[in-house]
Amino acid sequence: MKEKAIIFGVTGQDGSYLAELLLEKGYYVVGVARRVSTSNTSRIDHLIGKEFFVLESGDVLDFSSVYNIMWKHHADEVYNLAAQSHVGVSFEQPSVTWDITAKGCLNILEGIVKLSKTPRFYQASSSEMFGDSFSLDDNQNAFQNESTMFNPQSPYAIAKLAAHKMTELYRKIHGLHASCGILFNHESERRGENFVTRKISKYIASFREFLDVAMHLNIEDPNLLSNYISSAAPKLHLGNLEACRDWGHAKDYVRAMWMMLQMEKPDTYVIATGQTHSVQDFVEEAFKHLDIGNYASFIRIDEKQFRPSEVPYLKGDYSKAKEKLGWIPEISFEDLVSTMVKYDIERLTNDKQPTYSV
Ligand code: NAP
Ligand code: G4F
Repeated sequence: MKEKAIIFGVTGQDGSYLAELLLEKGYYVVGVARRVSTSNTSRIDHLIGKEFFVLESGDVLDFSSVYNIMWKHHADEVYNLAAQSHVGVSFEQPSVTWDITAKGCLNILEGIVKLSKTPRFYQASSSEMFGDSFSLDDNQNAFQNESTMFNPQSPYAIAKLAAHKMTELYRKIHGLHASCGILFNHESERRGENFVTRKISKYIASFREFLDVAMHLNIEDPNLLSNYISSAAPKLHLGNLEACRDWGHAKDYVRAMWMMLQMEKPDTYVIATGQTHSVQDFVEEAFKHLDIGNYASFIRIDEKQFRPSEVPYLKGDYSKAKEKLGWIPEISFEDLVSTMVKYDIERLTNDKQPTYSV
């Protein structure tokens, strides 16, 4: 008998990679996608119609749809990746962020306890829950791990913390095999376009396209060409360049989700790379894909991109996941940036939607 998994949030970055991973492992995968007026399946179009992959229409805000899907499929594992996952947006839309990100998780947990056979459960918790809190190592370097205090700084982070605590409570009071992954930032060529990393990789691709056109203008004087590039090139509008994030690749992180549910006992794990970089570092690394000197003149600081309350520094200590799960990240920061930039350049060059392969 095939193992069966349900993924809430299958249309998102992580949902699409997790569905691929589970199909590779021989699972029967049920993806849950909410009904929207335009298509939201671009990340999983290559899976639709495949044997052992089915898409169900459901919304985590709607308890009956959540329960009915779980009742119908008798899954072995349920992954909750559904969320309003943009921190900046959560300041403008706190109620919907709360409903989807906190109440949505509770709806799934409540559904699970009503089932005759309870599946194992994974909750997508977040390093945002730490907010401005950190621990210090012997050399006074800051980091976060499973023992670090939570001090969330946004409506999103507070909703995630409620879902996190609720999952741990249901583990305790209902004996559920419910695990939480406190995942630090993870990105990919499938990252939503309004997150800072994808915004940067898409910008580099458009700059590269601009340079190709500029080179065909036959401006022979190098000074004139340089002046032209400085004035006419697209500009990258960003907010806080100093914020530091521990960035990994989503493919590594969905592997950790699956590993948690294979453990005999449920638990909570930090998943991270153990390295931190500023937004400015990311910009600098991405600009290495362009043959231009000083990139600073192409950056514009945009006040609108600053958040009312910021998470200044994230660096995860994943020792527990390494020791208990045997998990380590495989894709480096440099490879992550390079993959994203190259993908966006190719996508713009081919002027077509991405085609993914399993
Ligand atoms: P994402 O790309 O924004 O995906 C979120 C998913 O949730 C999408 O499939 C979205 O559907 C779905 N969703 C939203 N509202 C829903 C609703 N009412 N009912 C059902 N589905 C709904 O996020 P991600 O980067 O893949 O992250 C996956 C999960 O991990 C999220 O919970 C996120 O908060 C959490 N997380 C992410 C990171 C990270 O760095 N990526 C780090 C820590 C934790 P649509 O496609 O229709 O919008
Ligand atoms: O890319 P971001 O929007 O990601 P953020 O806020 O760290 O949240 C992501 O990671 C969390 C895990 O820690 C997830 F739980 C969450 O769902 C999401 O996936 O912003 C990263 C940093 C922030 O400090 C932000 O202020 O980049 C800064 N930033 C600077 N300029 C910008 C911009 N962020 C965005 N989105 N757009 C900018 O123009």
